[in-house]
Amino acid sequence: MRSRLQAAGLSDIADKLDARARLTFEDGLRLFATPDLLAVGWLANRERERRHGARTYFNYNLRLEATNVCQASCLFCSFARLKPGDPGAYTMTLAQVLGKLRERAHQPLTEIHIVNGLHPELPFQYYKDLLRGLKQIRPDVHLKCFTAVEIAFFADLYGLTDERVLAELHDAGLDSLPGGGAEIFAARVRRKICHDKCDGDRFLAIHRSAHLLKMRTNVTMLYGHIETMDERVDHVLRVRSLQDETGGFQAFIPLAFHPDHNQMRKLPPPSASDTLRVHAVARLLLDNLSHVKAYWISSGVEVAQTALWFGADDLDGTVQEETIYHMAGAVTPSAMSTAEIERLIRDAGREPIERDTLYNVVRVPA
Ligand code: V47
Repeated sequence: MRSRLQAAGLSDIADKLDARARLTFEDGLRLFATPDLLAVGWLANRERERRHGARTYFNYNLRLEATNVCQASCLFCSFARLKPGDPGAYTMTLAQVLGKLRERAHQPLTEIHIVNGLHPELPFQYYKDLLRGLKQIRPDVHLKCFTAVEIAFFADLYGLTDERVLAELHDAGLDSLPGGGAEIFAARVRRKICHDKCDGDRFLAIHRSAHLLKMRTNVTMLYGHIETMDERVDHVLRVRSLQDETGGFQAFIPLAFHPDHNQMRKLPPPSASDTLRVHAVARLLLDNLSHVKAYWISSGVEVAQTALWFGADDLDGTVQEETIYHMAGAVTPSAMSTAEIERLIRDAGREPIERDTLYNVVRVPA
């Protein structure tokens, strides 16, 4: 492998990794630029196996999107409807959301993941009652709800600080934040693709505040649209800096752009090799973050399986009611059983471990 790494111009990076030294911005750019994807993957796999061996995590989760009414106008989004009453717009009553969980009361769920549109008219009480209602039905289930973008929106809409919003939601049962809304932190990209939602600094500040409240969070990166390689590396390194400060991130999740039914539909989707490379480079740069998740809904099931050899150690979970990606053209199923996920992981030559949101082991499948 040494000669291969040398031919790819990556021996110094391999040496740094051997010495547990930190990779730089320029190293990140070179990992994106080298044509030898397998060399990058080999290095990332070594880091993955050093941390997790063959173990590959998944969870039994349920995804709910209580409303798709959203006053932001992100160019990549196929899910949002601007106003209540627009064709396709929906907002569930609390009873409807709680009913969705009751329908699944028999399932051994460990997590509910909720991401919503930025609805301009719902009161703060709606979200607090939602959390309390879900906890009342299933006190054992972890509530991973509302992206940092939603937290910023609530603060502006209800005249509260970001910290106060987090504290009140935490009080009502919020356990952690999902990683959505990060897109690409660079101001140039945000101005173009999501100009009317919170900026990268505020996004990260909200995660910092959540970590200070002892809530763990995830963080995503939406790639394969107008971002440059510099902007990808900058994004990942901003995550690394905050992780140095707080240690509160659990998983980094690359999200492949899906072009159907949105304002960026002329762009092609990212290729499988780009997807594998993004997972690998993230694994290599994020020396202080435990998990890289290959979200099978976004990358596709087969590429997610392959990503388990390119740095990823987690596949997300059963998901069950996903709409954001399916409205944007995802051809993946919208749910998988734990048996199917276990089979996919085994087929990929890895060892399935069912985890909870905080990566405690729930079950080691026989
Ligand atoms: O922020 C929206 C992305 C995110 C498109 O924390 C799109 O475990 C691609 O938060 N093409 C929401 N991406 C998803 C999310 C998430 C997903 C998986 C795991 C976790 C976690 C969180 O979906 C949005 C945006 O970046 N998105 N539209 C699209 N057309």
